[in-house]
Amino acid sequence: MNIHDRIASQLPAWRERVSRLRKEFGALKVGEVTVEQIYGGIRGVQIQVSDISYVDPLEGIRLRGYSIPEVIDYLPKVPGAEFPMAGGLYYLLMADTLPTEEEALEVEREWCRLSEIPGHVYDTIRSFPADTHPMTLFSAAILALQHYSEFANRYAERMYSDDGLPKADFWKYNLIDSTSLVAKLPGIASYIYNLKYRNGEIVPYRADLDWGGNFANMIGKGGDARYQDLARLFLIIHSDHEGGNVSAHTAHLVSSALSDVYLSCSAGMNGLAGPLHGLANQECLRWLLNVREHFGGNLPTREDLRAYLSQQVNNGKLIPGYGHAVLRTTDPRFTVQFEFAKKYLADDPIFQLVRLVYEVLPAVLAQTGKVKNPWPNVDAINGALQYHFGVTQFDFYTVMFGVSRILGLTAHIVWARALGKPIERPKSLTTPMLEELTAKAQPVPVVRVPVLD
Ligand code: HAX
Repeated sequence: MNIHDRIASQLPAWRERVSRLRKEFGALKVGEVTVEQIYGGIRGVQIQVSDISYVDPLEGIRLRGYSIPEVIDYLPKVPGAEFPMAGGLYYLLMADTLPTEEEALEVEREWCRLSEIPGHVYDTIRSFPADTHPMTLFSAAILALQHYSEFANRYAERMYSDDGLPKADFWKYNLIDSTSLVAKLPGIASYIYNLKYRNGEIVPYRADLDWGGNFANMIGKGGDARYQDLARLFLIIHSDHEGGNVSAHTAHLVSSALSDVYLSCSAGMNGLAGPLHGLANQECLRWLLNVREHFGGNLPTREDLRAYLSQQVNNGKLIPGYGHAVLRTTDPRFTVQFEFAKKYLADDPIFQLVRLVYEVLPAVLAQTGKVKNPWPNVDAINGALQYHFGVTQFDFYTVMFGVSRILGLTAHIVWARALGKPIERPKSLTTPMLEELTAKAQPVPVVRVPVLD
């Protein structure tokens, strides 16, 4: 069954479940909000539903209920590959069902069919100054495709016709837009890469390669089967991280105004481009290279590294790749890449440094008493792997992250429209209002407990 039919067959039951919760328990309190949370980035406030994925603080991400190792085990793979086709993952995220090999291949064929990129998108990318950050180009290229949004066009017709697009069908056109956008991402990302760092060529999409394999081929890695597999792994593990992270939340918010998939995903990419979010992967490699340089290009001893890291942390330096707003353990997306590196590039000097930092840094961060999660996140190793395989231009890594993340963003958007979620509009307070509220209350400061198990 294709994704559209699979979603359509599940929708009546989903709508019924949501409608029952809203009708029967609409006034039930789910949680409370503290002053610290209001000023502290609405951290941990349970204000969203995401059925696409869930981040358990101690277990990490589950995509449609499946852990990262399960996703890797269960999804179909092209012959000879260690990691699954993204087509299968897209099916799982969108249709909430593990696909058969044929269903995954059908998505891959559809992407191939829709992969052609209009000329003006290349012109848009070329029109920026040469030293523009690749994430800016990526976001702009997505925006340049907005002209073709089926949803936006149908919605505009609806305004002027009585038998226009019904609200219950919004998701269908968002799904069409999503599949069309995703199909073009390897071409867009690789063109940005080739323009900035290679010969500027436009490499055609190949029907005999999957989406991840195409991406690798298009950036000149067609002859490297191991890198193609790493690309598949990278593109799967970055796809989603529930609904509250900056890119997912942004895309969801923008889409709640019924902005189409292109507008919403471009906005999501602008959030991903921030140094506390997706940009951390480029910062992380830069930081590792700086540490290496500090030690004269050699692997430091454990004691020397500990002393150096303590000094950095005590001076208030942020260590990229460590910490997380939700996770309270080593990110399983770090672990799966760590295992890949142990298997295929154990002797790589940057990986050896990644390994040593992993052994030393968590205790240093925990000793501060303020870092809530001293463990590595996905970014602590991403760059080291890419660097090993010759993708050394670290300002491109966040674009790769974005290519993958759009698999998740689009699934969130399609389901938000399918379940008829309304425009988001939380309420602001003013500081005088909070001062008045707290005037008669006893002080209740936040108690922070260091976490290291
Ligand atoms: N190094 C040094 N200090 C850190 C730290 C780190 N890696 N992580 C957190 N802290 C500090 C914070 O700066 C904060 O200090 P102040 O109170 O003095 O401001 C304190 O510890 C408490 O922060 P927290 O509550 O533990 O962390 P947050 O939830 O506020 O932030 C971040 C989570 C991921 C943004 C944070 O850990 C960080 O900036 N890490 C480094 C950047 C990074 O790796 N980002 C990528 C995260 C994964 C991701 O989204 N990828 O896209």
